Amino acid sequence: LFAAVELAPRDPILGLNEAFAADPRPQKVNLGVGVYYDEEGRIPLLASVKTAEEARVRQAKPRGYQPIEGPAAYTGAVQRLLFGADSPLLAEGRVVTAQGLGGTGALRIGGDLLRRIVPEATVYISDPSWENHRGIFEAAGFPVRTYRYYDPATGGVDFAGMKAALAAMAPRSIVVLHACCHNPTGADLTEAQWQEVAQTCVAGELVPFLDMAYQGFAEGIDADAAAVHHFLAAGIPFFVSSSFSKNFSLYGERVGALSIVTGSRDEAERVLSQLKRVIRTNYSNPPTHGAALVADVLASGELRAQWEEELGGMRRRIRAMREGLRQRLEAAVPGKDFSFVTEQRGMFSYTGLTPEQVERLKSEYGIYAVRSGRICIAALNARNLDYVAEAIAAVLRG
Ligand code: PLP
Ligand code: TYF
Repeated sequence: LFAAVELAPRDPILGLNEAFAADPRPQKVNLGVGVYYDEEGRIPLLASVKTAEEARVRQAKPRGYQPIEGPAAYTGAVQRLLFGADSPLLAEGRVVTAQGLGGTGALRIGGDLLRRIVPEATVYISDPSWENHRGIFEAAGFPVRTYRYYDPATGGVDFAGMKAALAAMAPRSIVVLHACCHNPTGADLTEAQWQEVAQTCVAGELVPFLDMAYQGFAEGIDADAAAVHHFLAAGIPFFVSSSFSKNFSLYGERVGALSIVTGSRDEAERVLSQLKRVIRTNYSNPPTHGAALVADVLASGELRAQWEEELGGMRRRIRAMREGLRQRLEAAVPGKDFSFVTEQRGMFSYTGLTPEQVERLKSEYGIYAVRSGRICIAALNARNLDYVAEAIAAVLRG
């Protein structure tokens, strides 16, 4: 049976964790995977989450099956976070939301549903993108192509190239867009550019699929939802996958959601019925615990305020690490422009390091980065910042 089974390649990012764990050097630093670490280098358990969890444990609730699309307390909270608490859209019943197994699971049920609705479509992802975008939509049965996005010359977005690519897509093409904190580049669109992208999607009859894995890591909860609001204003149907892995630090609980904006309550009802069919045949219904914690925190005025404060703390720490890295690199490599380090947003910085330089960081310094030159700024702290900056400067000097 298995004689002809080939060894599949490792995930280029998660695979780094294994190599890192096996590295005996005490000074090693893992800048590979996109996870927020605190100043102590630990994945935080947020105090707001801990309080909600302790209360849940005290209540000792039974563990019946959940609704296929997840509990209303959770899906409603997701909708208010993404679309705004007083969005008329919610009152009109035009949004379908289902709990997902993380943002990844949300993308996948969205992909499976779209395959039933627009089976002939091509999916477009940014160049570059989170590599799993390609894998997920190919697994759902779509051909996947890329659109122009990153401009290595500026460290920002090649907006003219992106717009030309969007304008050339066939009607009903699916466009995956990073709503904020672009992974891997950290280069985001401005509000004015979002508005133009939304209008281009209207004109070209495209199907936007916003991926929002880092809400709150750029400017704040509401500001980071600006892309969503520009698509709402454009008045076309669109998809949003969202995740609480990063902003609630609940990675292993696998809490995310898929939201679909439809044209009417009647459309929403039919779309939800099809989405439930997709979910039923995948995993029947979602797990209880992580989503309950998120719903509890967001339902309590006190815990929600505490969560926003904790999220703000993560955001500020990342900014401070960006400043610190930029200053050190500018001091160590005079004449080279490192302004991109503080201009890029979210967890990642696209450093421009070549695969050979990334390899040297690993072999000579025990510093692990993604082959593309992406580093996770959230893995820096006061103890490793000097070491990492010196190592990057050394490999840049050649
Ligand atoms: N989308 C993007 C752009 C991501 O960076 C991530 C990172 O994990 C995900 C989706 C997946 O989120 P989750 O870990 O919740 O599945
Ligand atoms: O890009 C990252 O590092 C995060 C975590 O297959 C991740 O999004 C990486 C690879 C993967 C799943 C999650």
